[in-house]
Amino acid sequence: MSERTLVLLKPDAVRRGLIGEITGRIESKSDWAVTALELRTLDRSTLEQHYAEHVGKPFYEPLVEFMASGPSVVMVVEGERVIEGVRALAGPTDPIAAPPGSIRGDFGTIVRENLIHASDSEESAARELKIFFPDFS
Ligand code: YYY
Ligand code: MG
Repeated sequence: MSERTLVLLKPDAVRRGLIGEITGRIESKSDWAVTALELRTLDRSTLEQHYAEHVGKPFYEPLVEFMASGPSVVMVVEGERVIEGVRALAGPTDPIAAPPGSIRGDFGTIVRENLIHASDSEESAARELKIFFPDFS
């Protein structure tokens, strides 16, 4: 069944010139399609909604600050099993634990600056797509 997921290329990925590299991996994995894409500096209120599950955790404030520190690429990707699929391409949260070959494993060393966000379930995807693309149907 075709799905939609929300993908963010975080400010570190944009600053480091990795937009093409990371987007290319997603596009060439399968017949997945990028159906919306925008460079956007995320504001605090958007980030508070997006990371609501992490409010109160020790990493929350620095995470929000980092995510607001420069432009991100905000995109919608559609295709078969794309939710699980982009999470697999990204790799585990900690880039040092992420295997080489994954996006985080190939390009990251810092947990906070782990390059990419991708929705982790159908429920998260529906919730997050509404936050970032309220008018997208
Ligand atoms: O879904 P995923 O991005 O892989 O990880 P989450 O556990 O949802 O955490 C969201 C985000 O928070 C993570 O991508 C980096 C940051 N973070 C952190 O800075 N320090 C931690 N100990 C855990 C997560
Ligand atoms: Mg998460």
